[in-house]
Amino acid sequence: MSCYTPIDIPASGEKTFVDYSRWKLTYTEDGGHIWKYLKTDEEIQSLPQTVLDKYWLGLPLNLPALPPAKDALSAARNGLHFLKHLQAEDGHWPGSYAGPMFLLPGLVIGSYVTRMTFQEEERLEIIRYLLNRAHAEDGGWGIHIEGPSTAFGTALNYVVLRILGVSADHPALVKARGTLHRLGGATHVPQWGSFWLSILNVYDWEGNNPIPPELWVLPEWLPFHPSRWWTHCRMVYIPMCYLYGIRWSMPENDLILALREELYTQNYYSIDWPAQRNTVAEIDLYVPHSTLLNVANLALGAYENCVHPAIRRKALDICYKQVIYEDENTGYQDLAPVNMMMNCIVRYAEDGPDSQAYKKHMKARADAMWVCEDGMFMGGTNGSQLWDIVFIAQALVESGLGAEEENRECLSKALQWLDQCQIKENPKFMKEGHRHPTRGAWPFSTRTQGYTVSDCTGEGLKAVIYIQEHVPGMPKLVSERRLCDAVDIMLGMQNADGGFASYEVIRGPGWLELLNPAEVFGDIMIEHSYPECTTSVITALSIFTKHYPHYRVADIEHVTKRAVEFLHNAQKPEGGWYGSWGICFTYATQFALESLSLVGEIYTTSKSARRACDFLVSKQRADGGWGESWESCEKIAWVEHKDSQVVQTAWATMALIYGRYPHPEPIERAVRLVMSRQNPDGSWPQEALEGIFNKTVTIAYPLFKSSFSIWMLGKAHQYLAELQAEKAN
Ligand code: LAN
Repeated sequence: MSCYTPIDIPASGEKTFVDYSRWKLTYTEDGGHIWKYLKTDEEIQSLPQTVLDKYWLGLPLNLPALPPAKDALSAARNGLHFLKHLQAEDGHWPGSYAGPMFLLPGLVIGSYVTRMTFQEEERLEIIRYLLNRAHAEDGGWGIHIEGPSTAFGTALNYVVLRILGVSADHPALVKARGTLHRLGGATHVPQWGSFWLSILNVYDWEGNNPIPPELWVLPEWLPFHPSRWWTHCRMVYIPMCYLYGIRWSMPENDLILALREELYTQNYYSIDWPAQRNTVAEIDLYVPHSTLLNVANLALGAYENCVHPAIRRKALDICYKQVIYEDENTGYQDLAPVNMMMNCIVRYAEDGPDSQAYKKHMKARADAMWVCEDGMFMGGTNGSQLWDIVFIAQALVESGLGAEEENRECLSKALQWLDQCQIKENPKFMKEGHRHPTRGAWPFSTRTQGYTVSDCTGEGLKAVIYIQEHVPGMPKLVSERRLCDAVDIMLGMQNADGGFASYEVIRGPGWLELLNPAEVFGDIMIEHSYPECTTSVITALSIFTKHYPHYRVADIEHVTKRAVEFLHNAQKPEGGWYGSWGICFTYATQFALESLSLVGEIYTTSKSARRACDFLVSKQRADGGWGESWESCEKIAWVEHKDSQVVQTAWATMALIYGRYPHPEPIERAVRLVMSRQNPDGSWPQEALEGIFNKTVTIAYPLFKSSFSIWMLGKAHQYLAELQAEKAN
């Protein structure tokens, strides 16, 4: 049975199930996030909730209204006034990282099968989160918050609620089950779904296409060796290979027997499992199998019937070692929560529940769990700490607000945080774990997670240089040597096409994408060059060179020249750039125009910059804003959102400013729109999600509405004044 006592759960999650005045966000020494539920009054007294906690919990803040902004700069100042309430003691800005709806299943199934329990408050609020996220029309869940119900989202989140003790008769589950059955039942989930269901023993391993660990025994020079895959894909398939290789499943219990009845449209015991390997609901499918993949699956299926036990053992050992390297290299945070929960099962299976590894996993699990007004969920990573602070820092410096006396402390704390976040060493198991060097890099979240990301390093470097060099009186906490280390890392990451990828240099051939088995995500097999990552590197190198003109001058020049060429080649005929990590053309075009401007390409001097500005201006709406739907990312073509969006308006306007667009009107109209949406306390309301990954999954960057709005308003204020002065001359 479920290890949780069944309880009466209200039909709706509108009201909180626990006392929200007891949640408190606490931090690890590197800025990791842990939500604690304070049980005693003494605890509450020693850790009182602040505006920051209340904001993320959706509790009333009752902040006084600020003097209404009379111009762009005062709106930016009000924005910063609010944002300072959200800065943690240690200098960073914690934030929620919601969007994907396939992460809680990993957390809850992974915890259940390894007998890691949740506190009662966590359990209740996870239930409430899912009740709140179920689509009103059909009661199902999608692959992400904004997407339609899918078999993947519905089957797995249904299972989560059942594990947590919700009865199959609960109205929400009755409704969700109806939707799941309409979509074909759990036989129609994609590969990552059937994997989790097999682990739980409610889907036969025979219904999975083979994921043999022997892939790791193959010689590394083979173009399809897993060490050449995109690091997320690699890190997920390592534990998957291991667990598939031993067909690990939780022992049967009553809940499992019940789920076998509930999840399917036919009798579980009469399902022809091998025939389900390629069954996926139409609504789930984004990347259909290629013929090459189908042939490979058939061949691997035949191999599974004659596996040599000694070879399997060797392959499993290699995978197990890779799991250890990953755990050890990342302080058990692992690359992201997906592989973290899978690694946790491997360690439970191999090392057992009394091991240190198990305990460390239990501790690390808490970092990705986040409470919001709708309940508790699993974040996309253990946070987006670095990625938020770098934009806030740049916004403060570029708007000039950072130099104002009352904001200096905020900025100097931010610098301290950036200083500690830079990774000082290479990974412990670098070569064995196929890791890219990390010394000098900035990661996406915390230094403990510790993965180099090209654009995080670029933006991290920029943020540090902006604070240290552009704000008088700031200390030089990050030494020249360490700035040079960051430059070295970036210079080592250029791809043959001149562009930059996310975590590593591209290691495998493009045709490997034909072997993408995940069905629901695009472009996951190998790294690709991304305009956004490329532009962050170009801008960082350019800004670095201005301040340190003697370091690796020729290398920087050469790398930049090729990167700019890549950017030109990546520009779409309509004039924009496709964004893979933010939505979408607006996002990438902003970065692209920033870097072009730093190499002297602006509206009046460059055809490319002119085309980009004209493209953006053609998309501005009657209300002065821009609004692009996440579907742009899926369709690789501009799709309008039904409403204009503050964050995209900020991006598009910044793009025009970088490109030195000569006419003030579009910028003035955009400024008015962003100002009109600002709340009296200086904050902005949350609109559509801002980020995306792998073409199909949106992800929230809730601090962007403040950081980019402040940045844009500050820049627009200066730029509009410059345009006016030019006109007067
Ligand atoms: C992220 C978030 C940040 C993002 C940027 C820095 C914005 C980008 O420019 C480079 C790629 C990176 C680091 C990135 C990669 C993929 C991540 C880690 C995510 C979108 C957050 C969650 C996502 C991860 C893959 C989720 C797990 C899903 C899988 C398909 C493995």
